[in-house]
Amino acid sequence: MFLHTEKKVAHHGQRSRPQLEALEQRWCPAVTSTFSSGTLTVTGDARSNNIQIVANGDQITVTSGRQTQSFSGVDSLTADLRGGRDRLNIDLSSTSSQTLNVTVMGGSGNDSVIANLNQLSASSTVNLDVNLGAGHDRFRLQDNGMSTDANLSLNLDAGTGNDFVTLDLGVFNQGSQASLMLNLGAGADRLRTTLGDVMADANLQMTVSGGGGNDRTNLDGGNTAANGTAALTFDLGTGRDYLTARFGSVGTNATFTVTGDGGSGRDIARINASAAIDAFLQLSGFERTFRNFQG
Ligand SMILES: [Ca+2]
Ligand SMILES: [Ca+2]
Repeated sequence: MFLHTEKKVAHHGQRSRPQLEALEQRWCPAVTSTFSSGTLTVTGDARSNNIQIVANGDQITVTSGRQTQSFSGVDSLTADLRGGRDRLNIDLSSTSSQTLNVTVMGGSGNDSVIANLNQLSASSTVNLDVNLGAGHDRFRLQDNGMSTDANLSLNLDAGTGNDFVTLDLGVFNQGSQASLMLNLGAGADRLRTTLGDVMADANLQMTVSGGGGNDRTNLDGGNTAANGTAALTFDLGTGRDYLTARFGSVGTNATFTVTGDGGSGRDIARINASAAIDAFLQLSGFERTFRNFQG
């Protein structure tokens, strides 16, 4: 069988008319959002995308340029930014979801990713898996504390490039659990971390891997209350690395450990805390250590 197609041959001398319909069909949005079985997938393109993802109640709204789309019933969110200098702002401060899995892939280019969680509600779970890819990337995570029995996990891979990571986390209330795994990768990276107090039966685990390059890490830690647990590990790798850390008090029956390894290269540690903290510190691989006694 043959399908005959009619060929339209333009007459000689006839001017072609503007093809508006054809232009509309060819236009495709830079950022696409698809939703299936609770999973919202936001995909950028090779250019620099600017994307806002904002939760409000059980709705999540994705905005990029003049495009806005809302979805409800999202329990899993993936943002694939691809190439280009992308900007992604995820605001989950007004979500009503109890469980949310978020995956971000920055791709190449100097990307900027910000996630704002406000206060994690009681017994809620937020899992963040962030891979910033190549390029000089910025990542910022902010919360105003974790309510009772809330769970937070962050698995960050900053990739190559000189990356700048900021964590600004509030109080870890009773029974809450936080697991922060930060892999800064190659490049001269900077990490600034502010942590609230760790309350009774709360469990905070933070592991920082500096990778190659001259890394600067800064930790402003709170108090670890009686029966609280905080285990902080800094493995700064090769390069001239800095660890500057301040620690609060450690309560009765608390489990508190700080392990710092400067790795190869001339590394410097600066510790600001009371004399009592020294019993909990395990530092190695630092060529110079400055000790300021506080409290
Ligand atoms: Ca992109
Ligand atoms: Ca990118």
